[in-house]
Formats: sequence, structure tokens, C-alpha cells
Amino acid sequence: RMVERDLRAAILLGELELAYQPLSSADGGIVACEALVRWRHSLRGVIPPSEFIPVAERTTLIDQLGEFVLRRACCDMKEFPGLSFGVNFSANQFKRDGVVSMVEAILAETGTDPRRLAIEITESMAMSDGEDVRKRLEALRSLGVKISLDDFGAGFSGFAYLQSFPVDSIKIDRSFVAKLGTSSVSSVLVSALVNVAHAVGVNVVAEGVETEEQHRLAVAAGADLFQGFHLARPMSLAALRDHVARQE
Ligand code: G
Ligand code: G
Ligand code: MN
Ligand code: NA
Repeated sequence: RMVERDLRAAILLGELELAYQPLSSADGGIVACEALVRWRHSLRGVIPPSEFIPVAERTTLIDQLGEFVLRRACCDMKEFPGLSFGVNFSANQFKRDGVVSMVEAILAETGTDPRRLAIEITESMAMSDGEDVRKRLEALRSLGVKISLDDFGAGFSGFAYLQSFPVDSIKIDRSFVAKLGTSSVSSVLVSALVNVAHAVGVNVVAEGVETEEQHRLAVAAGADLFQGFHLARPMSLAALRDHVARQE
């Protein structure tokens, strides 16, 4: 209850902010960012999303939170014309009838090129709800928005699924990336995921890259993009400006 009341106030007071984590290609160049919401509480300091997204999900606050995140990300994107931005959508947010028109309205309002926005939903969520989810994904894609399946492989839905599902990229779950270097089987597994994805025209992000070796092995396995603490941590908008400028 208290968290719910505080979160409602936080949205109004502007206590929510976005951190951005870069995604880079094999040569190290930044090509995209993932937006990650944070709550800067006046007394408790920074509260991670794992503590308040579930609360928001149980109420209608997830709608306001989702709109806030998307609007802020679309505004911030204007500073980085060459980069795509990923925004996470949670299950209940995606189950809402109005989700597609909400995205369309915010793209229009902020003058955002839809092709630069990737909506991240978890693999397990995508699989859960049959036709409704598929229709929404197709509607978003026909706006030009990209769809990315987060935590892919964790809720193993099978390869066949990828072929028929309206997605543009998968983010291989970090549990697979964490095992790279610990056994040859893990490299074979990641390569297999990459090969199947590429065969059906789907891009692959290796997420949770924490070491030089994991990066090297993920590159060798053929992943297209790389994200993780080894490359860059989530950072403030101001830090992202510096980070991108240093690279240019
Ligand atoms: O940043 P952190 O590792 O604490 O994120 C934890 C979880 O919160 C991740 O699963 C991430 O997808 C989710 N998350 C982060 N930002 C958002 C957001 O803006 N909306 C939703 N729905 N989930 C988010
Ligand atoms: O579920 P999702 O992939 O959206 O989760 C994103 C979260 O993963 C972010 O909150 C971010 O802080 C976290 N993250 C990003 N890179 C790494 C990493 O290399 N290792 C770990 N353990 N977490 C990471
Ligand atoms: Mn994500
Ligand atoms: Na993930």
C-alpha cells in the first residue's frame, strides 16, 4: 500500500528517471541503448525497478509508468540521431488494449522515427498469451517499431517459434552468456541460437557480457550486438552524452 502511494507520488513529482546502457557491435561502436527506469527516492536513495515494477504491475500505475518511460526515452533519443533505443514493456502493460495506440501517440507527439525504437518484452511473456500478443506485436511492427525478445532461452520456447513470431531481435539470456568459457557446450549452444535466429532473419544480442572472454566468445559465436558490464554499465543521460562523445 505504502509503496503504491509513494510510487504514485513519485511519478507526479518526477522522481523517476532513466538510466541508459549502451549496446555495441563487434568492433566496439555503440549502436543502441537500453532504457532502464530508476526511482530516486528523496529519503531512500535510488530504488531499483525490481522493487517497484511488480507493485506497479499489480495496479494501473504500470500504465503511467510505461508512458513516462517511453516519452522520456523518445525525448532523449533526439540527442543521439544514430542510435536505436530499447524500452522494456512488462506483461500487464502489454496486455492492455490501449498499448498500441499509446505507443503510436507518443511517437507522434515526440516526432520519433519508429524504426529507432525497439520494444523489449520477455520471451516468456510473448509466448504466454497467444493471439492477443501476436496481434499487438504485428500492429507495433506495422508502425515500424522493432520488437526484441528479452531473456531469450530462459523460458525455452523452441526454435520453431522464432520463424513464425513477429520479432526483429532476440536478447540471449545472460545465464547463457555467463557460461561462455566454462564449457565448450555453452559456445555450441550460443552458436546454435545465433545460427537459427540468423536463418530466419532475426538479429541477436548477447546480454550480460561481464568479461573480456565472454565478449570474445560471443563475438566468435556470431552475435550481432553486445551488452553488459564489461562494455558499459547503465548510466545517466549526462554520462551517456560523454560516453558517446568520447567514441566519436
Ligand atoms: O536495471 P535493473 O537490472 O535493476 O532492471 C531489473 C528489471 O527491471 C529488468 O528485468 C528490466 O527489464 C526491468 N525494467 C527496467 N526498466 C524498466 C521499465 O522501464 N519498464 C519495465 N516494465 N521494466 C523495466
Ligand atoms: O531483464 P533485462 O535484460 O531488461 O534486465 C536489464 C538489467 O540487466 C539492467 O537492470 C542491467 O542493470 C542489468 N545488466 C546489464 N548488464 C549486466 C551484466 O553484465 N551483468 C548483470 N548481472 N546484469 C546486467
Ligand atoms: Mn531488457
Ligand atoms: Na534480459
